[in-house]
Amino acid sequence: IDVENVHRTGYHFQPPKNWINDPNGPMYYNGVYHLFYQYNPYGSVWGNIVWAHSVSTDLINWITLEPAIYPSKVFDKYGTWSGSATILPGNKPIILYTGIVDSKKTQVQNYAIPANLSDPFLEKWIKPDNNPLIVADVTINKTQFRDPTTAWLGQDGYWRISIGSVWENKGIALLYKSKDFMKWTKVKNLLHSADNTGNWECPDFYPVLLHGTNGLDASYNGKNVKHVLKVSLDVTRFEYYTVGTYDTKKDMYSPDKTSVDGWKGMRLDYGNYYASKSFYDPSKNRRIMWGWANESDSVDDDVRKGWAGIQTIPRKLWLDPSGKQLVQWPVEELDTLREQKVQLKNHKLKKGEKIEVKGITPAQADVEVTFSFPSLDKAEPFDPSWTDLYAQDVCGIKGSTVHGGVGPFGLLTLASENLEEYTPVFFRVFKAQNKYKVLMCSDASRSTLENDKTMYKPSFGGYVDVDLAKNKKLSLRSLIDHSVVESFGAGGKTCITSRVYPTLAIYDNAHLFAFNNGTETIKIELKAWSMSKPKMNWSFGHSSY
Ligand code: DQQ
Repeated sequence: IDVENVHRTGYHFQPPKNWINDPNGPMYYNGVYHLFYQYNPYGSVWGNIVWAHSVSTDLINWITLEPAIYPSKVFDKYGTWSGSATILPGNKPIILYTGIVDSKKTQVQNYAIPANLSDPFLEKWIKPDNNPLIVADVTINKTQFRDPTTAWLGQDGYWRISIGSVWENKGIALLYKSKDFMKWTKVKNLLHSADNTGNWECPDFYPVLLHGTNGLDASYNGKNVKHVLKVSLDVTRFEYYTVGTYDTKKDMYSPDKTSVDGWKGMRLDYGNYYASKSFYDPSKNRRIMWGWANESDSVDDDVRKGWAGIQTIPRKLWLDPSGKQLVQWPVEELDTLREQKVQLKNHKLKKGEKIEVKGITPAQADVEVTFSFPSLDKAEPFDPSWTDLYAQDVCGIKGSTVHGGVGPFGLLTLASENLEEYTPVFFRVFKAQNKYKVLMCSDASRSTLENDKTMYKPSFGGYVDVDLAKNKKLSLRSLIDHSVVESFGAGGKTCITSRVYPTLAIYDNAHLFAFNNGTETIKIELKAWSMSKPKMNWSFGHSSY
């Protein structure tokens, strides 16, 4: 096998080589989308972090520019870590990022501005000498003080930002305010905090409309909105969010009763997804979120491959009509990559049956499928100890081959012809007291024959909050791309991203099946497309770094 390229993605964002992590400062400015991201110019493991910079007019095809921000001054000599962009009045972008100032990893918050606002790509950025803007005071752990959010403007004319931190294992979102964006003061109270959640990385804080799918600028507030606070917990390596209220008088956020803080709470993605960041796109009135999917292979493999990390497909996100959770969906621009299409209509699958989806390129595909079933009577009993926190364990025990009642049914992605390798994405319906519990799994445990003990092959899982009594259907969309399977259950209510490394199910030898291993017969409606390769890493007047 061509180790360097076999698992490279076709339509997910990746630079030509080296390590990448967090998406940084995404923004839309004068018709151009900017994506910055944490990047090691010198290798495929984490280190030497700069802000790499790519631009696009459609979020799918990308032009590579020179790194926008890199260590060079006393206030960022040891690293230029994550941060966010804000568009100031007068249409002036500004970036806030975390600078590392010494070998002890002391963190400060800096700003950078475009050197030339009339450059359509904003290629060069300046870090003025009045940096750093914010240093930790004595009450703050200065080595856990990072990742400033996009700023929002209060009615009082003060800008606010939040910064992630920790105090005695209490995760905290610090709040700072400023009239002029240069002089920042710490607000006495915290925007929010939660005991026993460890350090909060990459906070993201924004309003969402109660109704509809449109997005809002970070500064918007009113009766028709709720707020969302997302944090990345470095203890569990998942991203958690709550839906709640931002009280502008107290300058505090509080989650609704239906939202739980910390690692017991809702996740943006129940798989390999971290350090996400969202931004408001005024051109299409939507909020878009980027997230990083790390490798699940070993560091040695990453060195051999010469690259590590991808950005997931940008997702539009909005509040579910229930008001309790977010819904996420790949940006509509992705559909422009859809090529050859196949369709299955009204296809029945009895217990133990599967059908191959032929006529597309299964290693680089987009699949949308709906499973329907006449009755829920055969649903297996739900064990009340299987709380939200243990969904992944249940997926581990009740795998795709373990027969059930209603389900398991789903897709076998990146499958080899004789199923030596496959990554199933599937549902299973349980009957709990007075309600049905739907489990969604994306299981990497059989994804590869490679016998490497350090490879991470989790049976990721999450519950899907749908009312099946009303509608006996479940939908699934999976974006399959060589070493990533990004799945959206029930229209984007539950999302799971897996990274997998097949050895047989590669290129034209990859297969795609729909299957049913439940006693209840199911009906499937399926559409699948081969996905073409976008223009990625076109460089603009430079040799690509
Ligand atoms: N990655 C950055 C930090 C952030 C972490 C460093 C999250 O700023 O907290 O590369 O993945």
